[in-house]
Amino acid sequence: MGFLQEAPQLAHPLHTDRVLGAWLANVLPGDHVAAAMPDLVALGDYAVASWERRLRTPRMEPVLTSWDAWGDRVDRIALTPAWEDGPHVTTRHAVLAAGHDASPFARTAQFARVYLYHLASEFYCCPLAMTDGAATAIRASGNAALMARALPRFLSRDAATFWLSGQWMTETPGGSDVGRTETVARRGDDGAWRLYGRKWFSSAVVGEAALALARPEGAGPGTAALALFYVETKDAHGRWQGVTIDRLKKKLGTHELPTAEIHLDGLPATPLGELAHGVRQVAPMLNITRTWNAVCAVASMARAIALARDYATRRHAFGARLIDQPLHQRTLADLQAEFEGAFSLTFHVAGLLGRVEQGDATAHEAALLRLLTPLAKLWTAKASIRVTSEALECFGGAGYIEDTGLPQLLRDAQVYAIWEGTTNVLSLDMLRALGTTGVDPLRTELDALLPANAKERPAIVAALDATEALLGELSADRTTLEAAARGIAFTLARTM
Ligand code: MFK
Ligand code: FAD
Repeated sequence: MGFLQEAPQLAHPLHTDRVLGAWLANVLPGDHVAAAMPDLVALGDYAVASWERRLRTPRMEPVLTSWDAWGDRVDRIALTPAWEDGPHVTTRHAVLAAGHDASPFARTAQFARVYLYHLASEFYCCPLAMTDGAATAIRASGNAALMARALPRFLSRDAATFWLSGQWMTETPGGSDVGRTETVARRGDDGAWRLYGRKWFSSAVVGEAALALARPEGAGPGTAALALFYVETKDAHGRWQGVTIDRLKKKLGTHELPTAEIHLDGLPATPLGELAHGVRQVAPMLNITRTWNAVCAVASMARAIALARDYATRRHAFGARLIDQPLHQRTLADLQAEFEGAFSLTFHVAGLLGRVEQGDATAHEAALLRLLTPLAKLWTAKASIRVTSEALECFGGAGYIEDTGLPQLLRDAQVYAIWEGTTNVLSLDMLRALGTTGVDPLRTELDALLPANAKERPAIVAALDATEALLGELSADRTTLEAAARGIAFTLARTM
């Protein structure tokens, strides 16, 4: 048969990831590391098993059945095995619940789990992110009845009682500009609210609940007039109540994730709070899902690099292993450097989030978190596309062949920059955050992180000075400021 190339092997992502191990050892007290370790080891085992299974079995996709054989409208979605496993893995290893423990280290311990689970979950982490975001927004609303109903289910550690939540924002007129939302909320004679309209992207339609933006009937146009509602998709008999699934989208990547177009026709809904300022109310959810996005983007980078590095020890060219070729070493080192920067920024945000949520942070750290969240999301999203693309090239032609399992890494990575706020929208969100504080939170943080004589300090200070000067210069002219926003965002993210 001639020469047969060995396939790349996935090493255990916890035991072999120096970056994750060092981060946990540095930022978590020993008893927290020890407490999380059984779940982290198990999620690493699950990742390896899932990669090996993925190469042995054909890739599956969710299938929508709209009508049953007898003509009943059923809108049933058959899920992939990893998705069927999702509630069990999530609750057994507290992938979601651990983030809500009453500890400033809770978010770091949670996001280490997410980082290890994401690829094996086949983007089940997308609805998990939204469920986490919904729990956070409901808690922030202070709505006691909704907290009592939803939080025990969203944060359950038992698959039998666990519920997923969606995030229904995007409509056909606008996903960035949700102020153009057309869905209407009507109040019936019974005093109950019901939603009517069309949601254009729903990635957790299999979930039991969702947070949805809608315009109360008679309210004016624009963002401020929108209200935020909690909905449950099925009635007590398990039948859809006022939700029709029109179709599942055919996508570039994330094929295992069922993303649906849906119509709402009388779906019962409960307002989270006041019947306006729904975007302000959903903002805590956005900031959580954006953090998940960053964590999952670095997880994609880690997977691509781990496989490329392993392959370089197995593939020979011009009389030597690739790993021993100076230029290939350099290529891998550049990928690793990009990954490590993205990892540090992301897990720094995770740590800040944990401290801010538990009231254990300074005002400066809260402002820093507000500013770094969009920066981490936009930077890691673009970095994951660059890194997975370059990593595929490390396999030569094999990187382009579907049943190696490799091209999926690049196609899936493209989504991180689009959903949860595109790169431009997040650059504008950064301007929103800078408008309150300027770059001061970044200066304070760098002072805390870097010794006075650190050799990086002059370049970092120069970048912050230049950004501050530019912001001052452009602040009077919104058009020029917006046009510069992406450049400023990339400079600040790279600096951090
Ligand atoms: C596996 C990976 C895991 C990730 C899973 C991802 C699942 C993906 C599912 C989705 O994609 S769900 C849909 C996500 N959609 C978006 O992210 C919407 C993108 N558009 C924006 O983010 C716009 O900036 C936004 C709609 C939020 C605002 O547009 P506007 O109309 O210009 O609103 P405005 O008036 O600036 O803001 C309204 C209020 O929200 C303001 O507060 P006030 O009412 O008090 O003035 C803002 O300060 C506040 N706000 C907006 N963004 C905020 C925020 N507050 C805190 N944090 C933010 N990020
Ligand atoms: P648009 O808003 O039309 O954006 C088009 C382009 O215009 C972008 O490049 C954008 O950056 C740019 N742009 C827009 N405004 C500005 C501006 N002011 N300045 C400069 N540039 C601007 N949504 C949900 O609500 N729930 C879900 O579950 C969900 N799941 C999704 C799953 C997948 C796989 C995908 C791909 C999307 C999903 N979305 C979901 C939708 C996603 O959030 C939106 O697609 C995204 O927010 C962008 O909105 P849009 O598609 O309307 O693009």
